Amino acid sequence: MTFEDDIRAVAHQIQDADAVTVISHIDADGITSEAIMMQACTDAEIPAKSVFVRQLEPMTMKYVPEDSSLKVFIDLGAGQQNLMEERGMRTEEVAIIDHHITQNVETPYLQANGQPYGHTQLSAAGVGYLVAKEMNPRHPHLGMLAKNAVVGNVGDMMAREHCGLTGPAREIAADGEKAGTIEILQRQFNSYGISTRPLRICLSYSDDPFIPGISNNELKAETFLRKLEIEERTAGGRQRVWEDLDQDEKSAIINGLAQQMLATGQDISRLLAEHYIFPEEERGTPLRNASEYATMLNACGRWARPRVGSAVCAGDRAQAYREGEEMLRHHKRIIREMMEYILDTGTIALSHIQHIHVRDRFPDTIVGIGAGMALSKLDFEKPIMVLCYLNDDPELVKVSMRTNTRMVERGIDLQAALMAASEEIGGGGGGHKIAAGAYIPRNAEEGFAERVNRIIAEQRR
Ligand SMILES: [Mn+2]
Repeated sequence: MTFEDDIRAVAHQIQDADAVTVISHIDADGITSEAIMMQACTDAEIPAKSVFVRQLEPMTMKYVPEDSSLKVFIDLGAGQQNLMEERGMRTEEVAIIDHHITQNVETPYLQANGQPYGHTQLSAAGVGYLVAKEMNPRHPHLGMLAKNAVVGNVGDMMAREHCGLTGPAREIAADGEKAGTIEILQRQFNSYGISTRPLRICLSYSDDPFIPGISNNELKAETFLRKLEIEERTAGGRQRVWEDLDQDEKSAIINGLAQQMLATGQDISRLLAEHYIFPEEERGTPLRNASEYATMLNACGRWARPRVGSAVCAGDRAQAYREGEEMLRHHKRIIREMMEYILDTGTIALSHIQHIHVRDRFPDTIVGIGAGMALSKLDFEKPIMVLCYLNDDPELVKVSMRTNTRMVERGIDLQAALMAASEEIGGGGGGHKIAAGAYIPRNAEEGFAERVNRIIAEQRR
């Protein structure tokens, strides 16, 4: 079997269905995945409904209806096939479209997943797009589906490692470019917020790459721009963003940043990246590029309104878009509040990490993001660990950790550290080297930071 065979098999299973239920996850990848599959079913005239879950687990299986519809699990399911088996679901009742590690079960459920074939930078929305395209290569909405797939891929950090999409995910972006829904901008400054962040913020918030003298220093970013004679405002007084700059201005900034980095012996390999712009969206809005669009969808999901995001992906630029913008504003405000709380309260520094317990002050869904933001203003050599309580489970504590690329280069692997530390005490963790999370029993929170500190100390080289 090849990846293409799997995609074909899943596409046929869906085409043969009398009705479909799409079960998806509430983050940007899950929301775009759902939008792609719903559009694919609508265009194929297959009645379809969808369900969003925070995680697929025994508790949330009850949201998967017990009817005769084909259950299409997307952005989840690969690692939860045991739950489908326990429910007694048969091969012909299920199709899985995922990018997470798969589980071996007795029932041979059909699955499209690039991961076993080495496509590690292809998220569920990307695989969903390939399935939708297989269902109808002349799909009338291919450009829109490609756009959603690129948002999902970028939202799931598939463009981070290589400063741009690669492999099948890159080909999807090219499909979108052909259809006119995506513009691929090459060799741009590797930064977030190119459509909405004022220039000096865009520069000074840069953490990857870290630019000595500019990262974390808005005043110096302003001086830097003034020296290059780059106007920060338009003639009309509006703050300019990266997207507003002409090619000469962009080159001047990139050259200036490169010089500044080289002068201090920094590696400039992460200075440039590819950006994905959506020309049909209004300039200056968060829908204008893939990474800011993904943030809006994540905000909708994290504040329990994934359907708002889904409606935006399906093209709603009225009510749902206004609500999405409001979720995004709210999301950013709470994260800023959390960051300020951490900075005001201060973290407890151990030899190799720093930690803080925010209890039930902030929802667990944003604690990791707030931790990452706070770390950019703290001692970057010590990964930050934030603990918080969960409002729906008094027995558990959520642990979120963040570090940066500079520390990963020095051997730090937060996923390995949290997995080892939490499994010893009956918890569980996962994530990436740079960002990871875990759930631990509340009675084990005492001494957990010291446990992680010891593991991190051993990782440092
Ligand atoms: Mn995903």
